[in-house]
Amino acid sequence: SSSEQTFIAIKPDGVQRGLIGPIISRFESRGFKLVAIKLTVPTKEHLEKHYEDLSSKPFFPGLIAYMGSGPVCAMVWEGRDAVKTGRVLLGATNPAASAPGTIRGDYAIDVGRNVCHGSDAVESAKKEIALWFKPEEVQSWKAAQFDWIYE
Ligand code: YYY
Ligand code: MG
Repeated sequence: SSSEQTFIAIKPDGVQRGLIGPIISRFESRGFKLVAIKLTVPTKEHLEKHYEDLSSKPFFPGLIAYMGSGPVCAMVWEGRDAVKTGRVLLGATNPAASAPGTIRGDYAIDVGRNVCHGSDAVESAKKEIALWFKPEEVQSWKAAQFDWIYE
């Protein structure tokens, strides 16, 4: 449905490198609708929850330190297949394998500094949105362009 939601976050490196505008532009111009946004420095506890599935990985401590090292631009984007298409816009986890034209393929080199997060499934998107946003922080609105994007 056109109301699927995904959690997208511009990581501290993306914020520091001035990539908030370019990354938002890609989601906006594709036709997705922004329904929540905030700049926040997540706590260690918050990040350990966000990345709980990766807690046994060797890169986990470094990942948590990096993600908490500065402001993150946390967002919810809505639209048809927002989760799957959001991942396509991001590119592969390792920027070395990300095609040009994707966010990571255009703006990143190192897997540990890959500028942007995106939910990997509808279920994880729901969990991540609930972790990062209160329900009242997620807006319900009809974009004027809606009928020009969906048949
Ligand atoms: O969902 P995605 O961000 O594409 O990858 P995940 O497998 O969920 O890993 C989360 C995050 O961890 C990834 O964006 C970079 C970092 N990471 C890493 O530093 N080194 C790896 N070998 C794998 C992932
Ligand atoms: Mg992931």
